[in-house]
Amino acid sequence: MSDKSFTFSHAISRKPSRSSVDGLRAVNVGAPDLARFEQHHADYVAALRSTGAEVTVLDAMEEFPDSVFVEDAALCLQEGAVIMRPGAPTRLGEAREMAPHLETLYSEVVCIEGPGFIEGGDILTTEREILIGLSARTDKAGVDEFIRLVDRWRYAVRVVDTPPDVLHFKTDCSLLDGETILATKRLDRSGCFKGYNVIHTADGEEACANSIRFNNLVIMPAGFPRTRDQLLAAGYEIREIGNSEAAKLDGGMSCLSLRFSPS
Ligand code: CIR
Repeated sequence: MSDKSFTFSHAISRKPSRSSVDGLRAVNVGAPDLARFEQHHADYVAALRSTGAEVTVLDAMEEFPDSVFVEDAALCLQEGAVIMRPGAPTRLGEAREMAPHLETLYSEVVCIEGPGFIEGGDILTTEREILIGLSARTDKAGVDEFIRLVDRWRYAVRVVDTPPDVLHFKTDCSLLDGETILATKRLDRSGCFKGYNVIHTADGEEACANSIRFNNLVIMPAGFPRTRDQLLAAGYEIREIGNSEAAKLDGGMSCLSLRFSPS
């Protein structure tokens, strides 16, 4: 098994803004506390850097309350980057802001022009394919344009459904290694991971399905001990990061960075 699906030389993240108190959320459980959010973010960046990757931390963008969730703005592949077209109107402008940063690292950066929508949180790249979940933020027109754009790099793309009431496809899953996926039972039940090894989040711990494999580490939100212990028993090296403030805005570990190794 090669390890190209989880070996990364670079990551980009963006500091949380004061305006994050106005970020989108499905259920209002209170505004994030900025100081705590900044501390969690710094811990997250430190975890990425501890693996030897070069991590760029962009300044906060007050005009976009959800801009800390950089994953939704782009998809970074080995050959090039695709600038997304977020389905949330308040997030549309974030994607174009990401382009210049990626252009310094990639020779090819292409953009979804619309009219469709697609957000990075709905895309899971594995060793064998790019899996895209249709969701409230990602529609068929957005996916079709994405498929046309990445055709030049010869990726297999498979389109699946995101369960109702789940924000993004990756809210409910993460890649743990070339052939293993951490997923909620509700998502796995759809059959979309046939042919992969699947580790289920423990009952009641679905919110930790949005973790990331980043080089030697599985970085997961703190507070999910049964799933953590399962992953430790399976041999993964775990780093737990506080996520209470991002979680108030429906964010998790994958949303907070773009991870890539440009060729
Ligand atoms: C949003 O609703 O767009 C943000 N509050 C949360 C985005 C989380 N991103 C992700 O799951 N990739």
